[in-house]
Amino acid sequence: MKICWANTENFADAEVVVFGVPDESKSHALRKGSSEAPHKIREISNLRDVYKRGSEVSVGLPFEGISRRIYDLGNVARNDAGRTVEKILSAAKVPIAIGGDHSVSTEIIRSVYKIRGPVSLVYFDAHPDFIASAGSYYGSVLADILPCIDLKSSTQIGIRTPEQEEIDSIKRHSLHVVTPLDIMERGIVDVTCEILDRARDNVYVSIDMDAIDPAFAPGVSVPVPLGLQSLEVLHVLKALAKRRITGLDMMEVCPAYDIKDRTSHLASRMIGEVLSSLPNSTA
Ligand SMILES: [Mn+2]
Repeated sequence: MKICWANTENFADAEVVVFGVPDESKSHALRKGSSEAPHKIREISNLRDVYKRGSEVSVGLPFEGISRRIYDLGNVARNDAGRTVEKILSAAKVPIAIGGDHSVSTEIIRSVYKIRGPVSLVYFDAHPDFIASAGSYYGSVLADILPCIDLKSSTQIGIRTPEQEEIDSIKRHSLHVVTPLDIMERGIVDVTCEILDRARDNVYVSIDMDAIDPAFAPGVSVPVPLGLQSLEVLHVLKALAKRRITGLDMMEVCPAYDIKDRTSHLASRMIGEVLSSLPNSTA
């Protein structure tokens, strides 16, 4: 099954390429099942964002519509995620990955670096994922990709449950962090401007769905209260996408713990909104 936003059957013709990585082998979460997310998000997108009237089928679009050509190439293994991103970027297309546990982003971001150079990372997460003392898992993404990212132009957003080691790392590397309370105090428009001002050309967006409050996104691997509102995340995403992004991933949806599939629906919807916001020439 393809995500409902897919509108071409042809890789060569596409401007954006969606793929899934149904792998949670490097998760330590008590909740299992993020490997089910690529299938579930596609399934729910076709149930909730598609309207059928007799034999007529149409997609419920974002208000701006979607004019990009989007190809869903299906799922790939974790070990092929990096190569897949290199193939997509080398063809001047935008990759959108659906995980899987967050460590899948490590291979993806290394490949972005390989093809496009230092990455301006915008990293949505409740957790900094900055544990260097135990590497190569879903809690060490930042530590593992440090050589690939341009710290001065990167931002972590939604952070609200760091371990002491992570607080120390964030300070040592002067990583820019926006907490949910920062957004409440300063407002999302101001915070978004700051993220855009910092970011350079090669912007990669990684979304751990646990950045969002469990009220909006209960079906995640490691839920944490007091999170971002879904519209706040959307505001930042659309602003980044409008200016151009190199790629994006959507990780850690855990369908088995969802409530009425609302987290999968939100993930599908957010991908659709990003697709509608990408500038005309994606190269
Ligand atoms: Mn994470």
